[in-house]
Amino acid sequence: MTAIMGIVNVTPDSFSDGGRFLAADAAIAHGRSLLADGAHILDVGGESTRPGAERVAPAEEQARVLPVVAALAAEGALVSIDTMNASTAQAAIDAGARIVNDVSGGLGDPDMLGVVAASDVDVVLQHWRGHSADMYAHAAYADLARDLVAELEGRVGAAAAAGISPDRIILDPGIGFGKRGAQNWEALRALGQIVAIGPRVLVGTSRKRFLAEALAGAEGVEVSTSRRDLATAVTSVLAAQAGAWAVRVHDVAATSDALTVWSRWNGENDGGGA
Ligand code: PMM
Repeated sequence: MTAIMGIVNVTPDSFSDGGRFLAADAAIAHGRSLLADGAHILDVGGESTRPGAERVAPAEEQARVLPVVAALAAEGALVSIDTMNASTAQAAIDAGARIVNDVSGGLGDPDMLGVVAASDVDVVLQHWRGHSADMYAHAAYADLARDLVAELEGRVGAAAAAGISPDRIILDPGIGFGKRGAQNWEALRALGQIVAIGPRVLVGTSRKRFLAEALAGAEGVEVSTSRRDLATAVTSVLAAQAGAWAVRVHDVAATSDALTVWSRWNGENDGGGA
């Protein structure tokens, strides 16, 4: 069955120690509840990558995420660290993370692939063309599917050159990263070609703007979180159908139910029930 990566964001509103402590506590509790909902992996991140977001200094990022990574890993969870910083990746690996999720695919920090190569953890290499502050400036493609596949193959090559074998790599089309509305659907339609590159594939559509745009229609009305979560459960099933190894979501319970229905449709896991 397709794996579910549950999102654990640790982004305190307050920069006081109290705020940080409370944010870590809340994130750990949230991680536990995502596991109870059916998550197989917990993706812990301390830096927002939303369009226009400001960067967070690595020291601040580490202060946010490391207590959360350590606590959840100590409880036996499979933890991934969502970071573009090699120093944060290294510290998270030392704290028990087993996957480095780098939305920049190793392009954001020249030391990232070396840190991964020197460890035994897996790495998510996401398609990426620049930091959030100006990512839409890079959203021009000659042929999106062809460019996406070529650029992901380039990252697999760079990882191999650094000493990371393909079985440790997970590719990600980077939905919402350097892609505007319709380009995200085009990237999703290219999933089969991305799966054909060889490594496992992760897809992250959860609550993203392109889903809200699709649902809002011409009126441009605000789309609630619950409607975005339902849309995400649908895209997660379609990603699974296209061969994705895992999906990255906020609402694990909804996607878990959707994937369970999908697997029954496919004749899997249907031996036990009435
Ligand atoms: N999306 C976000 C953050 N990290 N990591 C991977 N591998 N794939 C994604 O699509 C992805 C990611 C941004 O979404 P969020 O701010 O809602 O977590």
